[in-house]
Amino acid sequence: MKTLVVASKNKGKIKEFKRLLSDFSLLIKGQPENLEVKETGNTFSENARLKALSVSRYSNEIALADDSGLCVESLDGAPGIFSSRYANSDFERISRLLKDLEGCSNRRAFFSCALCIASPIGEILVEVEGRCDGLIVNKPRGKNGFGYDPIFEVLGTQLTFSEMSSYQKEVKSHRTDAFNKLVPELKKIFNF
Ligand code: ITT
Repeated sequence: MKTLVVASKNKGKIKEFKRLLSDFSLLIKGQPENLEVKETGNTFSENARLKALSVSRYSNEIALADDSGLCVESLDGAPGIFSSRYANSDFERISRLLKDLEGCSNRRAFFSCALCIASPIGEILVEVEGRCDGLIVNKPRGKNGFGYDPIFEVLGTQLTFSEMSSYQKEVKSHRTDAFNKLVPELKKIFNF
């Protein structure tokens, strides 16, 4: 079986990729535990590229990386590429964001996701981006998902990602939007 390394240490993302990749007969491996990649890029795409290249070289396998985050209109796009560095835990990140938005009536936000597949010889095989629009709610709602899911209500659904089933989130999410654009190239890369 052909191998694909998912270049991420985020358990929530890895779970979603396992679902998205379940139609392909690929052996999915996780990022080597001892490898730390510095996210020094200025965009989601630059960071996805850095992660894919570094993990692919290190593991000597084809690697798929995801750099994603939440961009809030009233905060000029913050936390954006700093979404994971905004605070030390999901709980603290959510608390900080709700505090930063206190008294703010414009709650518009979007999730962005950049995906990149790289080969061990340093080739970028595919790069795509996806997006999901929504609103930041006043209080966390729901139990599912990860990260900022409890405070992100998907436009037109009245549900936060955390109130959705895995399937419902998959239909709407920024990760799926990007992944769908990646599929034709993924098929070529692995000769499916
Ligand atoms: P890796 O770099 O190892 O993949 P990470 O969590 O550091 O893990 P990022 O740098 O891409 O990943 O940061 C993404 C941040 O945005 C992180 O805080 C996530 O929790 C959040 N995020 C991304 N996608 C999300 C989603 O679908 N739902 C909720 N939060 C999400």
